[in-house]
Amino acid sequence: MDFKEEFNKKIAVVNEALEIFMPPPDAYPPLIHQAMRYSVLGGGKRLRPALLIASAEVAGGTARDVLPAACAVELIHTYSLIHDDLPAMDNDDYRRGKPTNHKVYGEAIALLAGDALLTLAFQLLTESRTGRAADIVRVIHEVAIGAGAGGLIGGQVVDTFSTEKEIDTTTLEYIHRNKTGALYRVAVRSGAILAGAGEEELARLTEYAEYLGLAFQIKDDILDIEGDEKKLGKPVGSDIRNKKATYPALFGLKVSKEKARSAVESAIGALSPFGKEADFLRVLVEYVIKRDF
Ligand code: GRG
Repeated sequence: MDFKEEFNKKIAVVNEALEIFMPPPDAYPPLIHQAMRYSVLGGGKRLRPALLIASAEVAGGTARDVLPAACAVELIHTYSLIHDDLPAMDNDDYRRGKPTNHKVYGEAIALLAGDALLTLAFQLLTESRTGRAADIVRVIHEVAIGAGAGGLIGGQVVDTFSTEKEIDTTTLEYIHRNKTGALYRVAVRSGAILAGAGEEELARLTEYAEYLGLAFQIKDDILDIEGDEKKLGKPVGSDIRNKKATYPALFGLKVSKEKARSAVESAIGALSPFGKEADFLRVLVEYVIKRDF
């Protein structure tokens, strides 16, 4: 398997589907549709939809079948980025290599664009082309929990109120398991559930997703110190400036890198019952910690 070729193929189908699923820019009222499209199209690594598709493929499904769900997860991720960049939160000027949504459209429209992306995601989930109705309902339920106050939002809340405070490892883990990990977990589980995975397969894939989320977050924290702003498409050093709780802040760079490596090994270990069909997932988690963007 040529990982790069496979990844690019997945990104291309996701981008093509997003273009179709997003309302056209001239749909009334155009301002909101343009703001939604601005943040979703033309940027982002598309890691979460690629993972959702790969997980469906491991369980015997196809990309085509799970495209609405893959796009739904990307829309939820993008909404969270738009809201995270707002002045009331991180107050960032650049995202995905261009000015943040509120810098272009203003805060009111940026808020509403995030809201509209979140709701569009749930609309798309009901349009899944595969899976029994019961599986689709299960996915909607899991996505709602992962994106909600017990997942993504919970992680963001604890993160926001931990700024400038001494925090312990348990709190740091809670933040990252939810703020970052919840959407990875949801992506992997949704793809597998829609493709009809059995409970044992699902448990292994879930374990993989949890370690992948951890590896991703530690790498994200490291890139905020060692990364190149041009490659990242956003400023570095914001964690230190904003006195954020991060792995390097708590453990130092060397131990953080060891922890990231160990999370990758554990993610790959979780895939041991699978054969070649899981090779993409194995290489993807390596890519997550080798990336420089
Ligand atoms: C506002 C509910 C709400 C949540 C915000 C997105 C987020 C939660 C915080 C952003 C800050 C941050 C570093 C989060 C953890 C990692 C993360 C989500 C990074 C961005 O994901 P990438 O690198 O982004 O996959 P692209 O742009 O490539 O899709």
